[in-house]
Amino acid sequence: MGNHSVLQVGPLKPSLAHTLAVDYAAAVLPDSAAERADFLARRGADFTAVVTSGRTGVDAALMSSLPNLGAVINFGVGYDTTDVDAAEARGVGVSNTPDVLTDCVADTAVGLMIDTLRQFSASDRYVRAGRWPVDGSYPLTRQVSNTRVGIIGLGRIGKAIARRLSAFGCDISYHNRHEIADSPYTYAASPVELASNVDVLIVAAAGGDGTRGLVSREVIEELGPRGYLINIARGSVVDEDALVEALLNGKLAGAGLDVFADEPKVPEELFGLNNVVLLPHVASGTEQTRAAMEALTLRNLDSFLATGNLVTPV
Ligand code: 8YV
Repeated sequence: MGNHSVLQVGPLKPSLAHTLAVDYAAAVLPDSAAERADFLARRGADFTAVVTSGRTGVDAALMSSLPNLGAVINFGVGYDTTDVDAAEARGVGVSNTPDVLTDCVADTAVGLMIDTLRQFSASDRYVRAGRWPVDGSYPLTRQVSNTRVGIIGLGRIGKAIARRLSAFGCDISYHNRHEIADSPYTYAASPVELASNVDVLIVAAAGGDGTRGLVSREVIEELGPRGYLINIARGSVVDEDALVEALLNGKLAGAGLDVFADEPKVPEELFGLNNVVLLPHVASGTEQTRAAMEALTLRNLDSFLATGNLVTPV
């Protein structure tokens, strides 16, 4: 490993944290501000590689306390918590874990859409509360097959969602930074235009400043009282206040959310709504996918330590 030294920033999957500690003698950045300042003043110059996750990331201030940093290796496909502009300016490489989680995240989007429209989680609560024998049949819900679905962000994950929902007979359109040549799906020039033509809007765009509030109050209004919003991307992409307001006032038919603006905080006003499904950011959370993400994280680290290059740079 030469003169390399590895720093863990933020909590990681326990097996990954263990490997970093045992096989790489990695240090862990302290949580408390006072300890952290002292630690960085003493040891900041030691580290050439950081391993972190999308939950934590490395901001510009932390980067400047690590003057010899060469790489930020991110466990997760989303890296919006790391300041990539600051990294680029300092010549620090950033890697993520694309592809290996695409299937699980797309599965979650479809599962969340079905649960939201068909209210399976709410129906389950109905059974468990002993209401079936007392109150009779569960109210009718909304059909999933053959709906019009709009996808915001037709990247790897967006495309995997589109492929799955095509098999459900859904009519797929999308909005993306650029129209995709030869795409079988209909392009909409703006999120508002997309929202006005679909029953379900699925958010699959990367987070960060470029997409903040892309699903605005206006987009939510356009989706309207018969429309559903599904978000498996980042809470920052949606105006959460506008979303909560629309759901509470019947201005949106329902929402399925795996991500939130300020995790792990979830707007409690939504807890009583059966047309809303709330998940604790679990889209990639299977043993198989997390093991693959861990392996790719370590491949990036090994490659950087051996050659200075990352396997999956962003
Ligand atoms: C992870 C994710 O839960 O990959 C991402 O961007 O949001 C999830 O797969 C998260 O990054 C791990 O902390």
